[in-house]
Amino acid sequence: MGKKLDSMIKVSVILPTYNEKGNIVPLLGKLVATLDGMSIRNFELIVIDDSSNDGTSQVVEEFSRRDDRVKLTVRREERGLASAIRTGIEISQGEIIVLMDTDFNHNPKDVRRLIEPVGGHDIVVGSRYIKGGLMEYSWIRHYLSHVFNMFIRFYLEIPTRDNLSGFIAAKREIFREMDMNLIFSGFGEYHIRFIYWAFLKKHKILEIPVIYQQRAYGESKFKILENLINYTRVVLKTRKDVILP
Ligand SMILES: Nc1nc2c(ncn2[C@@H]2O[C@H](COP(=O)(O)OP(=O)(O)O)[C@@H](O)[C@H]2O)c(=O)[nH]1
Ligand SMILES: [Mg+2]
Repeated sequence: MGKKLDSMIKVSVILPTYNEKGNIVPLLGKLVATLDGMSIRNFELIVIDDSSNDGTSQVVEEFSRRDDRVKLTVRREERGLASAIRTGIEISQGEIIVLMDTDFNHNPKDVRRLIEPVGGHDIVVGSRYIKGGLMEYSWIRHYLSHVFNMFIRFYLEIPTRDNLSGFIAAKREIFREMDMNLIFSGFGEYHIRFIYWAFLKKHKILEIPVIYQQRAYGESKFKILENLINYTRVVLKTRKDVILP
C-alpha cells in the first residue's frame, strides 16, 4: 500500500547464471537498452549465480555498481537451474516476471514482444515451433526437440507447442498460487510442469514465435541423452505430480 505508483517495479527479469562471464555483461546491456526503449525505467535484472568459477559474479557486481537496477545474488549452498529461477522469483518485486537464459539462446530484443501481451494474457511463451519460430542449431537437435515437444503436447493434452523453451513472461500474481518447490526443481523441465499447472488452472497462455540462437560464448550444461531421459520421466509423472489443491 502507500507506495507511489511510479516507484513500483514493473518488470523483473530472472537471469540464472553458471559460468556465463562472456555473455552476461553484453546481455545486461541489451536488456537495459530493450527496456529503456520501451520507456520502462522501473525494472530489475536479477542475476542468480551459483558460485560460478569463471568470474561471472564479479563482472555482474561491477555492472550493478553502475546501474542499481541490476541485482546480484550468489548462492553458495543450493545449485541448479530451476531452483535458481525460484530463488530469483522469490526475491523479485515486478508486476511482470520474465524467465530467460543468459547465454543469448534467447534474444534479449524479443523481451519486448514477450512483455507487451502480458495483461491481456497471464503467460506469454517464446516458441520455436509455431510459424516464424526456429531453433538455429543442427537439424538433428532441432528435429529431436520438435518431436519431443510434440510428445509432451499430446501426452499431457495441452495446446502449447513449445514446452521447453524456458523463455516466458508472466503476471506476478500467478506465482502466488503455485507450489514453487514442486514446479521449480531440476533443469529445464520446470517449463513442462509450469505450463501444465497453468493449463489446469485455466490461465490464459499465448505463444509467440522466437528464434532460438546459438549460445554466444562458453559451453552448454545440457546433456542431450541424460536430459532427454530425465525429461521423459518428468512428462510421464507430471499428471500425478502437478495436481491442484
Ligand atoms: N544459477 C544457475 N544457472 C544455471 C545452472 N545451469 C545452467 N544455468 C543457466 O541456465 C541457462 C541454460 O543453461 P544451458 O547450459 O545454456 O542449457 P541449454 O540452453 O539447454 O543448452 C544458462 O543461462 C545457464 O547459465 C545452474 O546450475 N545454476
Ligand atoms: Mg543455453
